[in-house]
Amino acid sequence: MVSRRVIYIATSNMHKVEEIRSILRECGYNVEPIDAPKLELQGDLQKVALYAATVAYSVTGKPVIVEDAGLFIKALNGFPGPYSAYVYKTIGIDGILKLMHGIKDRRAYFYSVIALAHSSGVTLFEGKCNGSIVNEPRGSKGFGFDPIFMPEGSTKTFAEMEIEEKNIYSHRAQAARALCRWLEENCGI
Ligand code: ITT
Repeated sequence: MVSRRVIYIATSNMHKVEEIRSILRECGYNVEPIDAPKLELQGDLQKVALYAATVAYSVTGKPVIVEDAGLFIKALNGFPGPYSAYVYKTIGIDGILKLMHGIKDRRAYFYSVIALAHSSGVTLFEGKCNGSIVNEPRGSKGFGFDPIFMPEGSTKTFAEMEIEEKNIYSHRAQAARALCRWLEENCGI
């Protein structure tokens, strides 16, 4: 059996773990969730990820990543953006579809920031996925706003895709691939 190095991830979201794990496997790392203080932070994705990863590293003393992501809808001036987790919990998918009722411009993008905290500091990796908000939810896989987001280049929503297919397009997979390249260039951590 090939022994893999481990990167820990501080998150309450197992879907994130699975998506990032599937990418990091390609560069020889396993990803394991770790208990870290739950920080109810919202705001600028880079700042939130950087701060949360710094705190997680100070508690665990192990190389750890935190990922922060958001859905930015053009016709709503970028809403819900950095407040996506709160908006998902409050008005949810139905609320977003109501806000989008009658709006022709359905363009949106997902953005992901992964902060890796390690012995020499914190390094950020980012990814963006352009797409559109569909009129009705479709699919039952994934999480969050997946049933209403269709990435550019596909006719399926994220919720109609297996992880491997979502990872062809997704913001998180792009950030995770950048993390893989960094790990390879820096001979691991
Ligand atoms: P942790 O903070 O514990 O990692 P979380 O689910 O709260 O988990 P975020 O703070 O990054 O994650 O919240 C981002 C929200 O944006 C999330 O709750 C989803 O509603 C939405 N979101 C982010 N990435 C998504 C994706 O790939 N598919 C669907 N929705 C996504």
